[in-house]
Amino acid sequence: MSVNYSERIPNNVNLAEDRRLQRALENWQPGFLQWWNEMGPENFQSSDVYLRTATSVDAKGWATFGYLKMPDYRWGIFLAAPEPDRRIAFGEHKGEPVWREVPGEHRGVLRRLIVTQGDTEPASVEQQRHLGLTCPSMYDLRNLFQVNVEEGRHLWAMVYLLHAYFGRDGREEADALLQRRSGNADNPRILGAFNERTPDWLSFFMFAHFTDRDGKFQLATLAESGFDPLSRTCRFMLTEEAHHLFVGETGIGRVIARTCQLMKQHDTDCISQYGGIDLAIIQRYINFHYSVSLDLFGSELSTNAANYYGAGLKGRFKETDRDDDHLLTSSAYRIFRNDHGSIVESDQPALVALNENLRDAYIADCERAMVRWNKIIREAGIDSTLTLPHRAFRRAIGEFRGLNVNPAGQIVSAGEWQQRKAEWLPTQQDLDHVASLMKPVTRPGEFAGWISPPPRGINHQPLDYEYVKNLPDQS
Ligand code: BYC
Ligand code: FE
Ligand code: FE
Repeated sequence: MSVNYSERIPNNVNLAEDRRLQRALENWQPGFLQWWNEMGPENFQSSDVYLRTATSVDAKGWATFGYLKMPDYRWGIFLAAPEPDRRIAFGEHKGEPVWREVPGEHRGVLRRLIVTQGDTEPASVEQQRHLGLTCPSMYDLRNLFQVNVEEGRHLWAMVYLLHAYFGRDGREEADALLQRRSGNADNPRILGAFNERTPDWLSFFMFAHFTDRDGKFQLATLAESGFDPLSRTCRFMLTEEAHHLFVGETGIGRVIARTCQLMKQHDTDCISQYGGIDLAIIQRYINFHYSVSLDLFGSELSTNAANYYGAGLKGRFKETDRDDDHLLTSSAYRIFRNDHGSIVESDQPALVALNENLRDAYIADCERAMVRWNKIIREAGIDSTLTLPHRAFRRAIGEFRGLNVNPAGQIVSAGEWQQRKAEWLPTQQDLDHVASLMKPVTRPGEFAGWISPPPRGINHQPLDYEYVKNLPDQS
């Protein structure tokens, strides 16, 4: 499964043997590069960045590190190795051999899932394009760019499927993926969170933690798909995703660590005047990014989700590890519902509750990270904790859409919501304060005052390694 880098499009799918497909993708490539140059990292396209590139898809040797100008990154097509005799693990086709071609009756739905997944990837690059200008360190700058080039590759991963398996419709969708723009009023990205702004680095770390984590869970369910090319593609994407989550979680952890240090040093909770970010602001950022990411799982009750599952297209998280009938036609699942304005728990048919099932797995994962952050606070000797807001807080999709729910999960009046919003969500003042701290720090080994250095560098390199060379003149 080694990767062929001698071709214009690096791949491990024997692209050279399918000249039509190769030509179609080579025709799409210039549009991608044009998009990257227009919408990718602003000002850093001619810097040399210490990046990892996939060289093989097995666990041992997939990454090599070296300096690259981002537009020269070898975006390509990498699928995890096929599992011999793989069978569909769930739904109506359970036990049948997996599909190597698109099952005709599910063509439209499958295309839609792939397009929705694909659309998030370039969206995130667009959302993050200006962040290089205000990086807290060269180490962080490099991590941002690593995430960006890999999200670009994730776009390739989905575009490959569209071109290879969906004919003309697929090619049109692949073109449209380069046309939509995050936050654009006329032609926005598909899902809510991907049209929000990522105005500062605290937002970026929150996004990489909470929103990329939706990616982890969605990709894991698509990795269970009976459509084998999708499964194999997503399995390899998940190995890249782990680094994005690392960047998010450790980024926030380092902000928290620095905040606690300043609190101790100055013996106060209000450290803004000392160039830090108060825990209260961090909490409000968590509330925002967590709630917007919860929406990405769709409605609590969803016939779409039931259909995806029944058809064998989208499984549950860790489907094959679960010990049940993998049909779910006669089981129930407990969800939270909005019962005429009060939040109640209720048993529902498991099939239509699959979005909530996945959201539950996501929430548990987020809770584990909260424990790790709170440990940082405790070990700094500070008596304070950060928490996740209730799942019904500030939702725009599903059961709780439009309800006024406080972070503790109580329904409040519209008046109270308006009055107390500033306690719960980032205020203009918070955003202005965080923005005021966003001054670029680009000398190797130096870090901005609002964030602690990480314990170690990337790929065993020292912290003061020159992770990005040939920086633009930022005067
Ligand atoms: N915003 O039955 P419902 C990642 C729509 S992140 C706007 O509730 P369904 C990444 C929905 O489309 C992973 N619209 O939902 C992270 C439907 O529209 P129609 C991305 C939304 O279909 C960071 C209607 O509401 N991957 O990779 O069960 C950086 C009712 O649908 C939203 C995927 O999402 C929303 N939040 O589930 C880079 C996987 N939510 O039919 C990358 C593929 C729902 O009425 N997508 N709607 O027009 C899916 O599996 C499903 O489409 C969803 C929605 C889970 C998103
Ligand atoms: Fe991605
Ligand atoms: Fe990601």
